[in-house]
Parts: sequence; C-alpha cells; structure tokens
Amino acid sequence: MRFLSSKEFGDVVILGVPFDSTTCFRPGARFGPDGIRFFSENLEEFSPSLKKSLASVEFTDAGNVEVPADPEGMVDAVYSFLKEKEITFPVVLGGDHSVTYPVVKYLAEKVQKLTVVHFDAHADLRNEYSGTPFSHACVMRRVLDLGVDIVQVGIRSMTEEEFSLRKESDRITTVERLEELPALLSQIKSPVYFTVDIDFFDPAFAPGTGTPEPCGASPVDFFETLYKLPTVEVLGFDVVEVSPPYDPSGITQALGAKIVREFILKFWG
Ligand SMILES: [Mn+2]
Repeated sequence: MRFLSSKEFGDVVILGVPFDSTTCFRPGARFGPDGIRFFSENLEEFSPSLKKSLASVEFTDAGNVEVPADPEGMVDAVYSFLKEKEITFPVVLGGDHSVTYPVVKYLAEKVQKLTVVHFDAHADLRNEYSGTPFSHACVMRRVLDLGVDIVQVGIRSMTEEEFSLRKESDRITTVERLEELPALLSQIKSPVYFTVDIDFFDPAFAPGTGTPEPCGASPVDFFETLYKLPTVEVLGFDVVEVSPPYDPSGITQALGAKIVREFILKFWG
C-alpha cells in the first residue's frame, strides 16, 4: 500500500505536519509524517480484519503543511491550510501532539458539538509548558477551551493538577480499560475526532517516540477495540509523536501506518 497522491482533494485528506518544536524531552517527531508514509509502502491495501480495501476509498495525500518553528505560527499555518482547502475529513500525521489543536479548532467550528477521543500515555492537560500554552503537554487543555468534550484512554502519567482537573471536569471522561470504550462511544451523540499519541502504546511495541512511558497497551488490544467500536460519525483523526530517529527497526512507523489504514477503512471504507 502507498498513500495516494493527487492534485485534487477528495473528502478524506492525509496531511503531514512536520513540527516538533514543543517536544519537551527529545525531538524527532518532525520526521514522523514521511516515516509513516515510507512504512505505508510495506502494508497491503486490504485489511483481513475489516474485510475492506483501501482501493474502495477515495482519499488523497496532500503532502506536508509548511510550518514555521514557533507553535503559534504552526497553529495558524495548519488551521489556514484546512480552511483554505476546505478539508472535510482530515487525517493528520504528526509531528508532536501540539499539531492536534488547530485541527480540532477547525473541526469544532463546523459542528455544534464535538468529542475528541484521546489515546495517550500523558494527560496533556497543562495550562502552559516551556513558556507556551500550545505545547504538546497542553494540547488537551486547549481542546477543552474550545468547548469540546474529551474521552481520555490509556493515560498513565500526569501532574497532580491534571489529576484533579480530570476528576473535577464533567467534560473529561476517563477510560481506564480499553474494552470499556465501545460501550461508552455508543452513548456519544456528537461527531468524533480521534487523536492517537503513539506513546499510548507500551514502549515495547512503539519505542520510536519522544516521551516513552511503560505499561501501555499492545497493538492487538488496540485494534481489537477499534474493530468493536460503533460506527459513530467521525470527522477525522491523527497519529502523532512517531519519532523515526528513535525507531531504527521501523516498528513504530509501521504501527503508525497500520493505524492510518485501519481507521480509514473502519470509518470511511
Ligand atoms: Mn500526547
């Protein structure tokens, strides 16, 4: 499989955001989009689990958005790109997790209510980090500011303040066990955006990331859950924090590519 390229954009549009200025530990996620694309060549178009093929889905790879090094500039660039091209269903390859914010901002303006389902090791709910409110450590806080509801899955690292916010906010739902997600999602009435920080997975399966955190899920658990999800209205998704410099064997990039294929087929195939 290779993500297609074409000049005219259809509804489903893949775009890369090669930005990692806000990675707080070790950079490299700026190489994520092209790394995931490279490993997508090794994937078949057909998913035996979903019994669907990418050949039956119209989608376009729009390439990478040109982004400056500063977070505010990146937010503007990604938001403007989506708006100018009138992208319907964005599939975003990060980049560090800060790239999710402009995508959700764009989508949230198009609907009355939006829910973001957030797979991650970290809560990403800080108000500010390293001098910017747009750090990857703040992205879900900014999403919350947009009036968007959040479902957090797999979070196992946070500050005490983030712990309290998660407990107190009635707009954050926490899912401790993956198998609880399908039932929970079937109760959500609004459209959904999925954001997958690759460090959600155990570092044994996804070592190529900037901030690895032990005790995550396996890809098998993740995909089994994905296949069981109800067919909610999905407006887009992203895969972020894949860092090729820490992924010499390529397994993290291969996992990123497979997530992209299975999400596209699951919801638009
Ligand atoms: Mn994150």
